[in-house]
Amino acid sequence: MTKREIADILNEIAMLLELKGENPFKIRAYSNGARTLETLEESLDDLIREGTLGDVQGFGKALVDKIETLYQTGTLEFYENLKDSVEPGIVSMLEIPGLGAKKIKILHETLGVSSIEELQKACEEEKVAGLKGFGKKSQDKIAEGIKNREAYGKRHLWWRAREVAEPILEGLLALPEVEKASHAGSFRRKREHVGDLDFIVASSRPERIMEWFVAQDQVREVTAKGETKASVRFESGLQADLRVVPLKQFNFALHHFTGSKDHNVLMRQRALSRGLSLSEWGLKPVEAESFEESSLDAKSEADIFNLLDLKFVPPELREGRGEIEAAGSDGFPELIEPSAIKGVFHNHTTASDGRSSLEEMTASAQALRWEYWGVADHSKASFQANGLDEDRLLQQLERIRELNASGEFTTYIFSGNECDILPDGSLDLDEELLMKLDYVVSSVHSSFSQSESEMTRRIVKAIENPATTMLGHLTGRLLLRREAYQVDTQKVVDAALANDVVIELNANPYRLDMDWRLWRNAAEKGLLTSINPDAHAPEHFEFVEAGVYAARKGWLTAESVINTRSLQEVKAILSRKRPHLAD
Ligand code: DGT
Ligand code: CA
Ligand code: CA
Ligand code: ZN
Repeated sequence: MTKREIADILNEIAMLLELKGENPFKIRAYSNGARTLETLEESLDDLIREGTLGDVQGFGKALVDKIETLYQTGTLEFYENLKDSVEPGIVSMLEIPGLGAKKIKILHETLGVSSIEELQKACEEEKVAGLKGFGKKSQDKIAEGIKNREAYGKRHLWWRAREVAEPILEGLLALPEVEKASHAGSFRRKREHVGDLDFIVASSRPERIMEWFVAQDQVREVTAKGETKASVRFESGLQADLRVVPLKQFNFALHHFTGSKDHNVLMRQRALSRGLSLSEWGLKPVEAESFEESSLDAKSEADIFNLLDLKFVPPELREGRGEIEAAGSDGFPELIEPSAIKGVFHNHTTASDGRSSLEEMTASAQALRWEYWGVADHSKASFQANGLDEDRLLQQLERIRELNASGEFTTYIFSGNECDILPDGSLDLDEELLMKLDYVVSSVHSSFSQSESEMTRRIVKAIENPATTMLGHLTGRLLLRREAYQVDTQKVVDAALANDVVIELNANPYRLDMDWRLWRNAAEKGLLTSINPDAHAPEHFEFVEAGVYAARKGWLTAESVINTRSLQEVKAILSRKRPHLAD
């Protein structure tokens, strides 16, 4: 480790100690130590070899030991233990401008906030302004800091980025100078969040296109503008890159700037092994002088793959995770399409924390031509979400039976519940009642800070419960907002397989949980999923589209997704746990 890296760790130790309310002298010893180390002129190697590190002004024995350990091994048990002893949510609050460890400690102790999300809520509820040493002004500043952190933070949720990206592409395609235009980059690959947007345009007259691009209404800043390249930043903090290329180069540029980098590296190797050189400008024999004169033609992206004896790789799969091997042999299974969805499970109504009634939600599901949809309101332990107790759940079940029998709607309603998995792994509601429902989504909504082994045991126990049909949002993550809780996903997948339990792919764009990276392997083992919008209002039904894209990134076919099946087929699957649905 370098001086700089060790100094960063010492600074972090100081902050962690401060968050824990440790002795101020101890804290200062670390932060001063970090500063001294950064400005130290002698080489650390010499000082350690000569055993004279302790002679440096301000370096006590404890500090010397730690610096030596970090220098020699690159790790420090003391630091690791310290990190583990502070909740990650509290540490992340340090990223908010103007919030130091001291203030965070007060906020945590007086208001009980342990995450940025909870702090944001406390600001909204005007709870911070009243605290000693804070006031309205500093509350506003914190709230603003949280907002900016999301907006100007490194990444942007795909779902939000799309609101910006789609009108831009439409605008480009409407320009007479534009011959072809496409999204590229992580947005086209449907990553859950994107660093920036990328657009590739084919045209022989780039000037007006560049001018249009930088003059768009929402542009707040033009960060670069050349003859064929431009970058802009929007109000939301999101940035976008545009590249205009001659038509001949379009598919090569599109492929290159779609990425990912890992995929591109493998593609270039593939080309080289065939004596070819691949770039954003073309594909040419290695020995040829220029792409300009010697590139092979590609009328489509598929041509590029074919020229390298590969089947076309859908953009979602271009992550350098085995797609080239597959494209060079059997190709890909037919990935699921949004249009394959025939209904959805895991949705909320006004009975718990949803915004629309059972009837309104059913009407909306019917308008989407879904064959069925499933209610899954919260259970009583989620009191903050007005979770249902046994009596209210029974009433809802009666109402669902009535509605199904009445023929008022053509869309069938499955009765379900999103039942809390209690900290000990038991389910929150009476099992006999849960068995009367058509299905149960079991989810963790509390005690997120359990250790990995506790959390894993807890979830596995819930999976083994015969009432559980599906596991809800496996890790509880909220993308860009809240970390996942610790859980051994492999053990959970194995338990689900062993107990015929479905693991949902929660399609809320902030969740997309279980993560796409885990699906290919899980599905190969036979795991089934359900793409669940977790809708709290009719417009949230649209989330399934985000879920389908995540499923595609996980190499999933419609086969693995139960809500691509017809009503009869779904009943047959659910009847494995609920005999009343058989026949
Ligand atoms: P992002 O924006 O961070 O979400 O991710 P991307 O994949 O959109 O990355 P970006 O915008 O930096 O670049 C777009 C694509 O361009 C990237 O996926 C691959 C290609 N590319 C950019 N820089 C390089 C590079 O240095 N090497 C290679 N092989 N490809 C690159
Ligand atoms: Ca990008
Ligand atoms: Ca970019
Ligand atoms: Zn939930």
